[in-house]
Amino acid sequence: VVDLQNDFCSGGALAVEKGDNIIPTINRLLVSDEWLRIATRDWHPQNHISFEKQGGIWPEHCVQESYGAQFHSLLDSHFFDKIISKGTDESSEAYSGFQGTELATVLKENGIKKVYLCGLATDYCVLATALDAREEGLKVMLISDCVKSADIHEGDGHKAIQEMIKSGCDILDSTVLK
Ligand code: VGL
Ligand code: ZN
Repeated sequence: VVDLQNDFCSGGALAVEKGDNIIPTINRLLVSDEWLRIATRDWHPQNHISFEKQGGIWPEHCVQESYGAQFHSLLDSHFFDKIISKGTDESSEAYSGFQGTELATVLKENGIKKVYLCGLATDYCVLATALDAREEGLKVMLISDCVKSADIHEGDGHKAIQEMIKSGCDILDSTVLK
């Protein structure tokens, strides 16, 4: 579950339109402990390079320990077996849950060869995480009704999904998952 944090949901600093709408379906999937349920979170220091005041392209968001960085209150985050913090190095942007984190190691240690991806935003952190997962040799299943795109440029979300398909990701609907 990628970055389901307040700052990416309605009212947040970098809100994804209708981002919160995917939460009930994700909660349904999180109930089953047959999954290793992993959350990533954008977890930036105050002076992160991606922030406008540091010359970056984003307003300040997901500052470590802030309200905006917390998981959305409707998300059943107590089900998470593992939380991966990313973007913690002030001098590098990290959209992917694999970049500069222990995620690849955690998956290897647990013998996981296939990941199901959902969360925010399709055209940024979900895309980057999916592509890195493919690079890691994992099978990637994108749960299409459990992602939302920022669509800063029209069609970004659609393009991101095409890119994921091109890299070998499978796309599925949550209704086929128990
Ligand atoms: C994200 C922009 C900046 C994301 C994170 O989680 O998609 N987007 N930081
Ligand atoms: Zn960020």
